[in-house]
Amino acid sequence: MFFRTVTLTQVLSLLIFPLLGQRPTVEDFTMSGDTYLTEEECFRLTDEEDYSSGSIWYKIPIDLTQAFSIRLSIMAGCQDAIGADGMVFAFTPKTNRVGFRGEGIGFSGLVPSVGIEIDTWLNEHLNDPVEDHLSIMINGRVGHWNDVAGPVKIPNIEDCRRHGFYVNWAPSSQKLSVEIDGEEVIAAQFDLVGKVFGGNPIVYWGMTAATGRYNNIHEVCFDRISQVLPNPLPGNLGRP
Ligand SMILES: [Ca+2]
Ligand SMILES: [Ca+2]
Repeated sequence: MFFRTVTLTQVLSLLIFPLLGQRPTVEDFTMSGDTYLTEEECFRLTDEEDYSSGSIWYKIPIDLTQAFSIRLSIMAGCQDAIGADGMVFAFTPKTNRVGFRGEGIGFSGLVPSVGIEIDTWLNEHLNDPVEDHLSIMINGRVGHWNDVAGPVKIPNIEDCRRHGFYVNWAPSSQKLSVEIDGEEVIAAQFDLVGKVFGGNPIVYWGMTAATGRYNNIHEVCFDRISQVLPNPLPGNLGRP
């Protein structure tokens, strides 16, 4: 009976695993700036240091004509009142490029791009809400005048804890949605490929973070990614 149970579990895992996608390894990412790998195999993008910035980029581009879900967890620091500046999940066709740090969160000036901003510092001249907030923005414009969606105010996220952060893309409805801890917080329906990337559906994705006159720890860990890889794959991407 035990043997049969184990066998069934193994069979089910083989069936289910491809549907859930795979867990990336640290070698799948390029690190830049102040980023380093922690003992728990998470990426520390910034420490509690002023004027720091870091980013990671997944080496394999994704194809926006296909649906995907990227599941990661983020830690946006342990300082609420004096913590800054935040993190941005970004798509861009350019490899290993980042924008300006500080209030730009490594996203400002990155063109073309789509960014999901997790902003923890009030910059009045950028029209930031007082509260921590999420926005979907394009082409590195971090002021809240041209957001595709948001800003959506969220409860304090600089609570020294990891939060589930899922990015979902459904090309059939052109819906980009973001979940935090299992709840959809922000979504936008727009022609991401046509309006932002000039018809090119192959883009890289990554995460940037930055500090300025104030700081925080910013960290990201990966759960899994489900996607259909572009074909043909560039480079040595045959690793299962
Ligand atoms: Ca800000
Ligand atoms: Ca906060």
